[in-house]
Formats: sequence, structure tokens, C-alpha cells
Amino acid sequence: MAKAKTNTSSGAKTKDVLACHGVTAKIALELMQEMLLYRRFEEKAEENYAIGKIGGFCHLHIGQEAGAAGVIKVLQPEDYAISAYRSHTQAIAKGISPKAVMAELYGRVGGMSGGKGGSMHVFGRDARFFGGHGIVGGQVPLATGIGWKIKYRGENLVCVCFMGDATVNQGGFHECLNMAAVWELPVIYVVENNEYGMGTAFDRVSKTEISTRSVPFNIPASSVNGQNVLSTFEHFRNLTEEVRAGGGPRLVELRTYRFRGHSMSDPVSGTYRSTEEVERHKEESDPIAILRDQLFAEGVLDQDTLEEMDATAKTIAAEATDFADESPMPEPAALYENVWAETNAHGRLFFDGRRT
Ligand SMILES: Cc1ncc(C[n+]2csc(CCOP(=O)(O)OP(=O)(O)O)c2C)c(N)n1
Ligand SMILES: [Mg+2]
Repeated sequence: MAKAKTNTSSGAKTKDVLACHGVTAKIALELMQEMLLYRRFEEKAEENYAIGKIGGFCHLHIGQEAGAAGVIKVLQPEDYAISAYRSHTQAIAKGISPKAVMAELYGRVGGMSGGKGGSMHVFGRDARFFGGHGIVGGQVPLATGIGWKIKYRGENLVCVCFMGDATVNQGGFHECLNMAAVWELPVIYVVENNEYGMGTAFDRVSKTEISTRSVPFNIPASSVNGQNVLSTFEHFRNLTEEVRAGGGPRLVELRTYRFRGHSMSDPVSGTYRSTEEVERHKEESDPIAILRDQLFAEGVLDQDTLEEMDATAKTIAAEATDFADESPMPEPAALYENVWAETNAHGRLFFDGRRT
């Protein structure tokens, strides 16, 4: 996070930014605490990956924290959220404990999927966070099904479906938007547009803006600055009310940027974007620094309090790491739990339904 500056990088040079967004100081400070936690949690995950405690894929949300904080904060506990693989922070925002998320990244028993899901498959039924999905766009039909269930049962709930920008070129995305429109489902499809799908810039794979993608289905679309958590919170609070009131589905482009490589095994900038580009975004559009400047200008936060909040975030991230360190590895027998399998007379397992 960049050091505080006298003027702001957020455009929030005047006071009354909270009033403009209709956000109380209490909510704004909670958003700050939550984003600090997500940043410190992801940095711990990064560190734990680097020293070999976490294996496999690991996609960090550093730089994109306002999307997790600002969107999920407007939801009720019974509402649903579902996402792709860059979802550690969203899972925590929806109510899964940082300890259970970190232990899942480690592949340990204390993880919320018993260590069998890993980084890409964070899932919490009680928290109503339905993944964590590794297949690009895989969560979109599931979200649509959740929306159908809400409508069928007449529940007063919404489902938020996060996805990356690369998802909007998947066929399933378009099929689902059509179904959601026809059935007027309470689903908010949120495209986290961080400008790249792995190493491919969005403008190389699309001639149109993301917000135009729902036009054929007559679904209202909007676009919001996903680095400004107050704008994001305000936008989704209003939108969620409309959808909960029976307004039907919505598409939202959340404009954002990732500050790390696509996954832990990728370089931060690589050949598809320059170091200068990444540094400029870190300097100008860090969601934590933007909120810090806004709250300093409002006089509801000072440097000492910010540091205390940051210390709290670091402690929670460290405790999550301690918990994961101490959590045992799953027993080999756990491989055969919660999977469909048949054992034939010779004791062999077949996963394809064959009996001999
Ligand atoms: C159906 C499918 N095709 C390809 C991949 C390989 N893949 C993994 S991540 C990714 C890019 C996704 O980018 P985006 O949706 O923008 O999400 P981001 O990583 O930027 O958050 C691709 C192509 C995949 N996982 N699933
Ligand atoms: Mg992307």
C-alpha cells in the first residue's frame, strides 16, 4: 500500500464523500478493516505458497479487494454468492473463517472442504458460498440454478455470481443470461474486469464493452469503479434492493486490476503487460489507499487507528496460518469419501460406472 499523500489519488478531495455515497462512518471503517484483512490474508497465502506449504494452483485477489468487500457487505447472510477460482477473499467476506480458508489452501483436514478442494474450490454451505470453481464460467449455470431455486421457493433472496472478464466469451454465460432474463431470476452477474484473462488483454478478444453483453437478453447492465469500495458498496446496495424486490437479473462490470500475476506460478507483469503499467495501477488505484485517503479527508480515520486496524488484520492472517500449520493432513481413506464410486467383487474401484 502506498504511503498517505496530502491530496488523494481517488478523486475524493472534498469532504462529504461518505454522505455522497450514503455510507456511514461505521460501515466505511468496517470496509477498511475487511479489505485490510483480505490484503494481509492473501499476502500470507503468497508467503506460505513461496515456502512450499501450499501447492497446486493459487490465484490471489490482491488489488481487487474492494470487489469482495463492497459487494458482499450488502448481502444478507441467507443470500448466495458463487465465484471462480480467485475467491479466497470473497469466501471470507461471505462468512467462512480465514482459518478454514487457509487450511483449505494447505490441503489440510481443517479446511472447509477437508483439504480436498484447495485454493480453487473454497466452498461453505452454511455461509451460502457455493465455490470456488476452476472451470472458467463453470459457476454461471450453477448461479442461474440457485436463482431458479430462490424463485421457485418464493424466497426473498438474491444470488451474486462473480466471474472474470474471460467468462463473457463462454457460451454458457449467454445461455444463462437468456434463461435468467426469461425467468426473471434474482441473480446479479458480476464481471470482475481486471483487464486480462491470464495473459490476454480483454480488448484482444472482444469488439464490445462488457456492459453490452446483456443487451440481447434485455438485462439491465451497469459498470462501476471496483477500486473505490464506497462506489461499489453504494452501487450494489441499490442494485440488490431492486433485484430482491423482483426486478429480475442484472449484469455489472466491476472495473478492477490485479496487482499480482495470474496465479502464484506466473510473473507479476510478464510479457503481456509492463512493469510500469502494474506500478501505475498500484500507485493510483489501490482500493485500500483510496479508502484511506477518503476517510482521512473525512476526519473519521487517522494514521494511528489505521495502523491498529492493520495490526488486527495481520494477527488474523497469522492465526489462520498457525491453524493451517497445525491442522493434520487428510487420511488416505478420505480420497474415497464424498465421491461416487463402486467396488467390484475384486475390490477394484471404477469411477466410470463399469462393474467388471
Ligand atoms: C473452460 C476453461 N478454459 C480455459 C481455462 C484456463 N484458464 C484458467 S484461468 C483463465 C483466464 C480467466 O480469466 P478471467 O476470467 O478474466 O479471470 P481472472 O483470472 O482475470 O480473474 C483461463 C483461460 C479454464 N480454466 N477453463
Ligand atoms: Mg480477468
